Amino acid sequence: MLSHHFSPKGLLGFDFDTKPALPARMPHAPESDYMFKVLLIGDSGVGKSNLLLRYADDFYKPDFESTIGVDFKVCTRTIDGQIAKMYLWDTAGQERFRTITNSYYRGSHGIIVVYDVTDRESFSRVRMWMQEIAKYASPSTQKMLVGNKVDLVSKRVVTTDEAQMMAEELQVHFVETSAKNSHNVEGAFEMLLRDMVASAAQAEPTQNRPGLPLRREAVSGQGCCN
Ligand SMILES: Nc1nc2c(ncn2[C@@H]2O[C@H](COP(=O)(O)OP(=O)(O)O)[C@@H](O)[C@H]2O)c(=O)[nH]1
Ligand SMILES: [Mg+2]
Repeated sequence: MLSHHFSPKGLLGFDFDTKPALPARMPHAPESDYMFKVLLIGDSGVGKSNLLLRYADDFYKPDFESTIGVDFKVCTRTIDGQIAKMYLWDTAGQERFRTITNSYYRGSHGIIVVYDVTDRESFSRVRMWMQEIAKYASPSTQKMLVGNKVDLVSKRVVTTDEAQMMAEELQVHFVETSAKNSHNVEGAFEMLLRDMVASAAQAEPTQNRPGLPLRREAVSGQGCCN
């Protein structure tokens, strides 16, 4: 089984286990303007691995084997002319036993908390996950709420309105997705990416960054993940 305590330092030349989380702008990585560590968090079975698979590889796997989760996938997108490289970390089933550790959260720039719109318990536990994030992640970490499996229309039990209300209360962006039919998956990650870029720009106000502050334009660069 792969371990999340593995640090990509050496392999990628960037140690995510070191603080601080920001700045994400990488002076020694000419091929990208930003490097972000992004986590997918939430109850087991809500579709985290499939959301990652859909976003990174445009692929869906009906019976995703939770114990064979990837450590992370690398995705690059161009946003307002700036290249952002994202290291998207998936859990390998630790969430089932609530054994996600401090080190997993450390150095993250963005966290997507996922629940399943057909599973009220997974929605109820969003607050618990947000508390864990508040405890372990940096206050500057950008968070967002994602309600997945909206393709299961007749099985839905969590309404859009109540989730929107919770998101407003938690002061995070919210979108509903389907990893199965791709609905809003690109849009969800784009929203988080924009928040991370804006946060990184705010953290370095003296630097000259062409294209920033952000304009609400489309993010391009699909299909460049590995
Ligand atoms: N109908 C539907 N099923 C999904 C969706 N996303 C994931 N699933 C299914 O839900 C189960 C758990 O998905 P998985 O990605 O392993 O969840 P994880 O434990 O959060 O990583 C699998 O059987 C998936 O095929 C979705 O958007 N729609
Ligand atoms: Mg999984």
